[in-house]
Amino acid sequence: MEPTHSWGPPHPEQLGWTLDRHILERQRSTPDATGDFTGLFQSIALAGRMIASRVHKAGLSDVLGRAGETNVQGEEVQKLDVLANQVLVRCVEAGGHVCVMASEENEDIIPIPAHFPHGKYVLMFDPLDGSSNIDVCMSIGTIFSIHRRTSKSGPGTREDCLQKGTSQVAAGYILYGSSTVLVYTTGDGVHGFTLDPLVGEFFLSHENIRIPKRGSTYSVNEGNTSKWSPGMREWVQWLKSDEAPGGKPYGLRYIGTLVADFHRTLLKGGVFAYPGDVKNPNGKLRLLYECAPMAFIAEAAGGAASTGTQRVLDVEPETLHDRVPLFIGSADDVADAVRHVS
Ligand code: P6P
Repeated sequence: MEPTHSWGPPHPEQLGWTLDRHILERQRSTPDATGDFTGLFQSIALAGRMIASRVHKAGLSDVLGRAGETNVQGEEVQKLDVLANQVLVRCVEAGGHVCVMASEENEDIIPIPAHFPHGKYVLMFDPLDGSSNIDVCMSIGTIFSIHRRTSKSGPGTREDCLQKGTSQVAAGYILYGSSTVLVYTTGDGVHGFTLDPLVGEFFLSHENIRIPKRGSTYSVNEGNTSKWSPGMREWVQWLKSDEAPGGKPYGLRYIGTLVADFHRTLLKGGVFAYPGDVKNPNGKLRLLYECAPMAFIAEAAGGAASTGTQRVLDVEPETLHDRVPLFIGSADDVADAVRHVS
């Protein structure tokens, strides 16, 4: 019997549209581009491919479980957290494209060794977001944020890292899920690339992603309901009622990995929320490594991202590990959330 589907090679228009080519096209269309951004992006993509390789066979190598230490967030560090952090630092530090890095896993900035050139960019990242899901084979991800340095030259500083989200040059994430997808934006358009593991290349798979103005799902950890503000409880109750937009209750989707919950929201619409609560008024998610890059992507795709009281991209960081509440996704759904919680 003839197969009803032919899962053949990528579509003709995708053949050759690798991430490298996409970034090079951008470089060619950017006056006075030096190739620095292209080089940095290639290093990040290499790190993503290396991490994906380890993640997708984690059960077969000794990278599951805890590393026996806690990070600056006071969270149990998983072995893959440590590995992903090291892979990103090693892939990027020698390229001469950045002057400093910062990671959710490191208390202070990550200096570039003196024997490497110091470039004009700053790279900040969450090397493995959602690591509590590693051992149960659920989607996890890497989030990255790129700024231009504000210091003049030489080794980068903490101040180079403490910039508002609006000054990001680019932001993106790599989702290690049923497939490995890299999504990025430089502010004008959001594009997704899927890794063909046999070829070892990311191919264009989601060109110019636009988030629907409104969705039909909400994504929040309802286990925290008792700690929420009255406004937060009212908003979620409203979404679960026949008064919700569209006249029927929204569906609940929650994976517990920001990258995965955000990727679904970006493609399908809806809203993700990690609010502050009575115990943690600023919530759990980190501004520099999670909220600001995801907000940059959401806005570039036509969506929105708020702390509940202000635009995430306008928040002025005070420390490397600031946390902010996060409401992100479809513009109309985020506006509804802010109306209830602010
Ligand atoms: P909770 C993962 O640990 C993470 O930082 C995000 O990826 C995710 O959205 C959130 O925490 C989940 O937190 O409290 O619901 O387990």
